Parts: sequence; C-alpha cells; structure tokens
Amino acid sequence: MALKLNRMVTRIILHVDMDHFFSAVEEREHLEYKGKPVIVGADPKEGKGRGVVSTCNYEARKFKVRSGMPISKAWKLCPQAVYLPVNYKLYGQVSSNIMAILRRYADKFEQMGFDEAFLDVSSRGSFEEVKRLASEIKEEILEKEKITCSIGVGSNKIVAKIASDFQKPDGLTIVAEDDVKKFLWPLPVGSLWGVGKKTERKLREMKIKTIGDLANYDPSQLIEKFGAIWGTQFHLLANGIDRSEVIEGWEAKSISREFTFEEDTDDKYLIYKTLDKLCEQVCDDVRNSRFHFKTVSIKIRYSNFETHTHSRTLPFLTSRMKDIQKTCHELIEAFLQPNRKIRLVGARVSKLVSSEKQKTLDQEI
Ligand code: TTP
Ligand code: MG
Repeated sequence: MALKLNRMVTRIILHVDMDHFFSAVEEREHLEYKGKPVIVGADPKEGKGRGVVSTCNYEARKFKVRSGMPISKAWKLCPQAVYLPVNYKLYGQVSSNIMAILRRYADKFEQMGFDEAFLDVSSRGSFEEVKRLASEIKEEILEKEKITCSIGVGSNKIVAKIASDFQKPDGLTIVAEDDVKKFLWPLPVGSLWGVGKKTERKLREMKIKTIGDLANYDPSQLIEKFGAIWGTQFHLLANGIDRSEVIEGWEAKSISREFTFEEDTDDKYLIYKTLDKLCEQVCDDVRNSRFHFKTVSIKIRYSNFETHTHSRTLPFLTSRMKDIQKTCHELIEAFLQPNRKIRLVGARVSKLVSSEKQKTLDQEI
C-alpha cells in the first residue's frame, strides 16, 4: 500500500490596496485633472482654510502633501493643486464594485475599509501562479473601474500588507517565504502594522529604527514597554510571523457612542477625557455582548458641522479598553487644531466577532 504523506500546504495571501483612492476616483471622473496635483478633503478657500486632507494624488505628494494634514498647510505647500470636497457616496460605489471583482478571485475574502482587502488564494498552489493572478486582477480593475491598485503577495497577512505598500503606485510585490526577513528588516519600523506615529516615536527613542532592529530587540523589554499583547505582537510581526486568518463573515454591526458638548470646545483635556469615557462605554457594550473587535474609529464634528471619521484596523482581535483608547487617541490627534472648536466626538468599534467564534479562530494571541 502506498504511503500517504501529509504535504505542508503553503498559505498564499494577497493584499490589494487602491492607489490614492479618493483622488484616483476624482481623476477618472474629470480627465481635465490629469497631470495636476489633486487634493481631496476640503476647499482651502472655503471655511477659512479649515479641514483636513483625506488623500491626495502622487503629483501632490511630490510637494509633501499628506493624508491627515490640515488643508491650510497643504495650501501653503501646493496652492496650484485642484482642491475637492469628499464625495463618500461616489467612492463607496466604486469601492463596492472593486470588492465584488476581488471577491470572485479569493478562497477567502476580507475587506478592510474602503480601499483594501485580503484574499486567501492558497488554492492557486504556487507563488508563480498567484503572480499571474495578481496581474489579472490589476488589469480587470483598471479596465472596469479605470483606476490602479498595488498588490502584495506573501505567506501571511502582515507580509502581504507591507508588500502592497512597497512599490506604490501600480505596484506588484511578491515576497517568497525564504525572503521574508530580507524584505522586512531594512524597512522603517513605521511600516509595521499597528505602529502609529506615537509608537514610532517611542520606538525611535529606544533606538529602534527599522523592522530588523525591532525583530532583534529583547522581547521581554518590548513587553515591559508596551505590555504583553502589543510587545509580543511587535516581536512576532517584526519577525514576519503572523498566523491570523483571512476572516470572512464579520458581524455587520458596530458598537458606538458619541457625545455633543454643551458648548463647542477646543479644550484638549476635556476632549480626550470625553473620548475616554465614550471608549469605556463602548468597551462595556462589547464585553456585555461577548464580542471581540478589530477596527476602531473616531468621529469628530467641528462647530461648523464639518464631520470626519477616521479608522484603524488592529493587527489582532481584542476586547480591551486600552486598545480602543490608545487607538482613538492616535486617530483624533490630527483633527485637534488650534482654535478649532469641536461640537461632537464619537468612538466606534467594528469588525466584530463573537467571543465564541474568536476562540475558534487561529489567532496568534
Ligand atoms: P489609504 O489607502 O491609506 O491611502 P490612499 O489610497 O489615498 O493612498 P495610497 O496610494 O498610499 O494607498 O486610504 C484609502 C482612502 O481612505 C484614501 O483615499 C482616503 C481615505 N483616508 C482618509 O479619509 N483619511 C486618512 O487619514 C487616510 C490615511 C485615508
Ligand atoms: Mg490606498
């Protein structure tokens, strides 16, 4: 009788991220913008130059304009740009079309926000085959939606995600299993999933500049500085270790709380205190309903009713208050501008799974 050997099946994960998504959609709608810097967020001439850059095209990035920057600063850097308000309805429609295309190519599919998704494509069998698939996906999106994307392929989500960002725009980066460290370690530590601006500053103070520095840092010291969950997570991710699955079937619901101040305020202490309180209430709800979450969002409404939301997906599932609060603090920072009064703040978690399901998922922590 022939001996059956259990072959180790390689996981192959593909991450797609649209290039300068909002501004790319605007460019395709307005061919006259071609070649010009385009900045989406607000018109600097209206509302006395208030508002924040949602995104900008690569022409505008040459002038150092970035997402999250006050529109008044963008105006100083690049007054010749085309400035546009955010058209969520249009981008939402384009996003749905793209997700429908991507879903068809995946064994398992997980959308992450508006413009990115993970596809588990392990059944394709080899990285060469997935390279062909990635080109096919890029072509189909370009043909049908007239915008470009960047794709990263790796043996887990963290590698695929970092790879998609590696050769933007219109990039395709394949990282074979044996090349993971060679690929990750020279990159700045800020490229790692979950490392926000504040954490990056803290890591730099510890002389950790690259992902390689982080990978080779004493893990017990990382745990001491960042706590058991984040410390361990940083150590694993920097070493290219990520066993988290592409998860389908997230709960459609989200849990949120918001608060309107009696009087509009720019008192940072009050705003952070209020946000912390909202996070506590959200967290109580999450725990009472026995959920774990992955995405955290803030909402902010200025006194002129201009409203922004901003989200971040964490590299792990959690139900801890600290994770909501820390993420909300990082997300709201860019929106707190001097002399700009705030009417309302909100906190929200989404990408929820029931705690029972969470236990069955192959999560690393
Ligand atoms: P990103 O994928 O982070 O950025 P991008 O697609 O504009 O550019 P890149 O080519 O580097 O991927 O975000 C997707 C969309 O989300 C972006 O087009 C606009 C929106 N967004 C905001 O509204 N605020 C923000 O701070 C960021 C980062 C994005
Ligand atoms: Mg993008």
